[in-house]
Amino acid sequence: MQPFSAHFTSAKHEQELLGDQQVLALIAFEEVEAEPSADPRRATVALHQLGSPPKLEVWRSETAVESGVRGLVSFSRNDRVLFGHVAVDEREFPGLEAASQHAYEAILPFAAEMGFPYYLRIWNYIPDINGEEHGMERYRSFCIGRHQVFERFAMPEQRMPAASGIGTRSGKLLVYFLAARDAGIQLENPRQVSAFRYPPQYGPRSPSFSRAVVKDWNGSKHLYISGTASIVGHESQHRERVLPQLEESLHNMRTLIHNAQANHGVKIRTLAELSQIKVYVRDARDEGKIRDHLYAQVGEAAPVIYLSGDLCRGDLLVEVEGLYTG
Ligand code: 3EB
Repeated sequence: MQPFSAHFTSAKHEQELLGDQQVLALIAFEEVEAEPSADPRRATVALHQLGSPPKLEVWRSETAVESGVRGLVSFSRNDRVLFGHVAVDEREFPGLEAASQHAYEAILPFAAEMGFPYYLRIWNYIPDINGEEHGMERYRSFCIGRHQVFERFAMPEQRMPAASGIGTRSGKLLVYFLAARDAGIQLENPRQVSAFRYPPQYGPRSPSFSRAVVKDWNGSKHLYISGTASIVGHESQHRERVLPQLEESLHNMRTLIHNAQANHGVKIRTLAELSQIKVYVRDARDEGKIRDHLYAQVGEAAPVIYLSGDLCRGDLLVEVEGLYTG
């Protein structure tokens, strides 16, 4: 059996879900957090969710979970999978690079100590991602901080997790993750230069992530697809044209899905079979046309949420990520 599955559900079920010991993780999307939750299984992403009624992301475990807080990390786990999150208040640091370093220094040794040394998927929510700091775009400072910690803990390229790096307009630096006792399989996309090999024009330290990760949970295989944008080679495509950017992102995702199916035996053939899709939209006014276009591509089958957020290159207008849990 698979250790967990991912869904979206109405936010009105939150209290009920927190009473359920099989809920491994509950991710809420609120630009301003109502009140920080005392439950370590709950994390809040500081992004406004477009459309209503708002949904929560729920990861449901096959068995009851154990949860707690250790140092900076709030976590929950079952026998096979570990979820955790860290929020860092940048004001306590000289800048985003140091804050990012601090977050990753808390995370990297944590999962190993818990017996889950393999990171499968990481989400990074970065305040003011396109702003400037010390003469550099803040996303690049974030990449430097993350890179330094990955290097210090000798994280090999082929073990880099799938990831998302999205900008928020408020709140703390938030990092949440999924880790396992055994390694996943890294997928790269032949249409794209691997992010960890981007040339230096995108920043002094390249972004540390894989395009996707396949995890075989005793025969039941999951696919975790990174934030996927309109990038071919290493260059952004379709400047100022949001629908062609969306189409290019979907093309990149379909390439990963095909590879996962054909070469790694993941039982997914199309975008419509994803368990969940998140679409990050830079300009909320583009929501309607993005929705219409995606609906024409995937229909009603795949659950989708739309979040208003900034993207790690100033010229990207939309980014899409997906999770397949069978
Ligand atoms: C890209 O392909 C778009 O820094 O963790 C996508 C997914 C992107 C993850 C990250 C960045 C990250 O380069 C940006």
